[in-house]
Amino acid sequence: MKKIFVTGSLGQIGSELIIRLRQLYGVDNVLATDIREDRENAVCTEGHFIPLDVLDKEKMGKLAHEFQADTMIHLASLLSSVAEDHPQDAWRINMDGLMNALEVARKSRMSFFTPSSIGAFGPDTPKEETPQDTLQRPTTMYGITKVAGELLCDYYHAKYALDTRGVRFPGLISYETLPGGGTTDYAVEIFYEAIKYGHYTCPIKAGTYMDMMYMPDAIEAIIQLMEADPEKLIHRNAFNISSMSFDPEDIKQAIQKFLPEFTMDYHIDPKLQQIADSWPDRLDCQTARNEWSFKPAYDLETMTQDMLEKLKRKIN
Ligand code: AKB
Repeated sequence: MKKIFVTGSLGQIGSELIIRLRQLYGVDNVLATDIREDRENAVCTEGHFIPLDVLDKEKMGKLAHEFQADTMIHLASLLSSVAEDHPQDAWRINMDGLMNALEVARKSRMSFFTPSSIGAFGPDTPKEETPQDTLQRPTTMYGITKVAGELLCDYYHAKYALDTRGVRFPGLISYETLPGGGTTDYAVEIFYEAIKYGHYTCPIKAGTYMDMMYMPDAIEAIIQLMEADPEKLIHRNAFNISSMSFDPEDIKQAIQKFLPEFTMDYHIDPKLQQIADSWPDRLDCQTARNEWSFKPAYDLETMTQDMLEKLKRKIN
């Protein structure tokens, strides 16, 4: 049975991933860590949890060793919008944190997963059907750390034969834990506001397309990639994955199918708009399909229906 060490486990991905990992591999085989200690509000309050700042390499190494971890899932990272506000912190957390995690994994010969993002692309990247291997000149600090992270993980695989794997996540939509400080956060906030107020003021312009994915598909993608046959993996650390691409008008209309009175207006946030404009409109995910059978279950309509049902129960 795997022994899995997770950083950033109270974040948007971590809080749901921990629950699924514990279902699959056993509660005692998953160690959750996070810099935050306010676990009482977390989705998952059971099982091992230890506070950990990913910049503290010594503590990370000691915990991983004591837990006898054989797999590291490194999620701790600042997202794109907050990283633009604090670029130096973003570099330290996203890069030094990643290097610490890779070093801990290298010393204990652990398998390794860390997410990259659509933010690893830049304004010169082809926007439509963005290829798996293409020009990557991001203009945000987040993107710079993500593309450097992809390369670093490839390097650890080539140089040390470390089993590193990763995906480029699109915007992730979930009803359990709010994202914090991303450019795609609007696509989560819109659901909360639709249910609470029947109205949303969108910070992203109509006509701005970005790739998105529902959290259950994102969680399954991590597990599927980590379980994939290494013989079949030609790429390793930055698989394009996405299950839908929409603009604010598309998601408004999807919500209106279930809540016809829902209305939306716009108040554009220039920082978010600039970041969104520098990202692809629609990824080509054929490589992930070919190498590890990536196959998301939800599209815009089925995700919208599920989100509204689950959120209504949660909020009311
Ligand atoms: C963000 O908006 O920063 C993230 C991402 C796409 O990586 N959700």
